Amino acid sequence: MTGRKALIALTGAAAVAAAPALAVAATSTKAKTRTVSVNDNYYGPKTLTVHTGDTIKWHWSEDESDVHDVALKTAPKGVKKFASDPLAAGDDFKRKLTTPGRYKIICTFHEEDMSMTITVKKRP
Ligand SMILES: [Cu+2]
Repeated sequence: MTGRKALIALTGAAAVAAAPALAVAATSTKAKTRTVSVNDNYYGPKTLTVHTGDTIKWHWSEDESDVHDVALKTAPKGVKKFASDPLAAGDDFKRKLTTPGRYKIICTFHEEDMSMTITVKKRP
């Protein structure tokens, strides 16, 4: 919503001088998709900080021969647990995170080695 307002403001001739600053603000508040690679046996990166409304896309690396999944082990209060199917090379699993807090993700096949933490902060 903020991004759209900034774009509308840019259409005004008076805003031209302020355009570079507004463009930066619009970019930093827009929801993004962040990619996490699923490998043998780790997620990359292992820790990730995003903002509310961002989408995480787990991508199973093309050279990955084993099966893995993405399961929410612990989450902020009120967040419903989710889990992907067991997936393999080339597959994707996406989830939009809308509640601030810490999310611990595990692979249920390799829980001891394979976990990651996502910190979701309120969008500025
Ligand atoms: Cu695994």
